[in-house]
Amino acid sequence: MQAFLFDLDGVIVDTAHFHYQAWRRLANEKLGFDISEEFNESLKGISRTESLDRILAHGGVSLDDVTKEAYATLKNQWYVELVNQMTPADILPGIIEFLAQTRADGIKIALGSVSKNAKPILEHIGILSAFDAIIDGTKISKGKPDPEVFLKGAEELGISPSECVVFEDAVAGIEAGLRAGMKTVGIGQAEVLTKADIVRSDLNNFTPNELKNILFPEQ
Ligand code: G16
Ligand code: MG
Repeated sequence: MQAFLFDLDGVIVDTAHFHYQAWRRLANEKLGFDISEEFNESLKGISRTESLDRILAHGGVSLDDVTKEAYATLKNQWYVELVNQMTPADILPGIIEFLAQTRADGIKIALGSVSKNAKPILEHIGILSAFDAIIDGTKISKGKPDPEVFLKGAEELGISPSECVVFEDAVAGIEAGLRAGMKTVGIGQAEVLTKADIVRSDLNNFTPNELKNILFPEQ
């Protein structure tokens, strides 16, 4: 076990809620329908443009490409306004301690997010320097469940995928990690993240060593 790859939204910070608020505002104000929190679950880990396509299909609305681009930009403006209000207090429980212990144990750390806002968010909440590599939406061409984001992370760290562990809150993200040939830790509910190797509600009171005993008992 030599590297950890962390998703951003829903693992390090709860920005999934801000994505939902911004998409919901777009659906309400511009598209003429509402989206539920349950539907939002299917957008987790999905890129901005694909999320808009799924929302349009969900509401039975079709738009030309220029309007789609304008609406994706508008949603992002609203999203950025929301995330700019975040502070270090928004970092999810146990993350700071878990990252510090990971570094102390000599395990490499990468971010694997499809968000184009990932780097400014990490800077904003003051934990950018905890990462040895950042793979975000500006570096990839395929969103999750494609394994590209995690394979690039392993490559940038110089670690074999079989020695990597992915931390994910999204079904699409767990699938991306498995397709990359990595172990997966689901953050959320076991009934939702059924394919993850293990599932926890958060990383509070958990250590890399406990994880190694579960996922790599032979090491
Ligand atoms: C995240 C979210 C998705 C969002 C995507 C793109 O992925 O889970 O809901 O649509 O990023 O974000 P942006 O519009 O900021 O580029 P991840 O991989 O961090 O969970
Ligand atoms: Mg996520």
